[in-house]
Amino acid sequence: MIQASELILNPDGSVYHLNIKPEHIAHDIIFVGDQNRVEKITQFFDSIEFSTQKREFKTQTGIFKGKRITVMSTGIGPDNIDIVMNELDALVNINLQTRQPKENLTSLNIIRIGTSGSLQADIPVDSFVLSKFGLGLDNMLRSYLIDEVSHIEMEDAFVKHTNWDLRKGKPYVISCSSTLEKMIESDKMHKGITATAGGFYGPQGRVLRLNIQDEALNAKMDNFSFKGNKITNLEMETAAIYGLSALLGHNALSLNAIIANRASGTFSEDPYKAVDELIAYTLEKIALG
Ligand code: R1P
Repeated sequence: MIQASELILNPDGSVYHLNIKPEHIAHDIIFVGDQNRVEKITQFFDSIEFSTQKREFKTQTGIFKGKRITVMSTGIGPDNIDIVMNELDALVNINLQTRQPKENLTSLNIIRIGTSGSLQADIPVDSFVLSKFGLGLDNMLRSYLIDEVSHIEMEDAFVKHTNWDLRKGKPYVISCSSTLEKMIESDKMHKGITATAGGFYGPQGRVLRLNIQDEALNAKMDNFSFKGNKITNLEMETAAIYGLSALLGHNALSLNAIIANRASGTFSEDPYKAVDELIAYTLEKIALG
């Protein structure tokens, strides 16, 4: 039995941070970072059956073209992904009354619609990236036993290529769900490795007033290549979502609208437009899938 201090439930039986019960979530789930992006998606739904919010975790479930979909904001960063993924998994794979893991496990489909900065000059602002791999620079996943799901050869190649200082922890690499990749991919999408950082400024090479440990890291990431895969973009959730989904048995795919190009120093003139287009594209694909 999982103790009350380990799996915390609210007085109404909902999971602690997400504030939801098992019946509130669909099998197909869209993650966004920004809580205000939830309604940008659900505004297109035919109906909404459930809405809640606690802290940065806003959830709505409804029907889009006959398909039941949950949209949930994760807030920013891998630490939040640890909360969201574990509580979501508990909703489907742990009996909350007996506090025992279920014998028959459920696999959720999880698709992130995020925003991100491109590292490659030829992936311009307002384009879309589908992350074939997540490269975690953040360490969160290293609290779990990950060797069975991580690509150790690619991790070692990255450590060597960047002369990575292992005092920052060892980067980890996890694949997307190939089933979701086939469902969503098209010529519209650039594909590659998405690097996930544990912070927005120093951890992504931004220098304001503090010196950073490796000023050349972004340039080294830009020219890293492993078996034809290059690092396309840098954000703060994808690798953590891929890692916990692989470990817990869920299918995950991350899509990002590129709103900044770190190679050219440019920022989209209308970042909301690219996000809106990615939302419309993804909803149609999920409805068909
Ligand atoms: C940083 O501004 C946030 O924006 C990006 C990063 O991953 C980070 O969460 O994604 P979202 O727009 O999905 O939050």
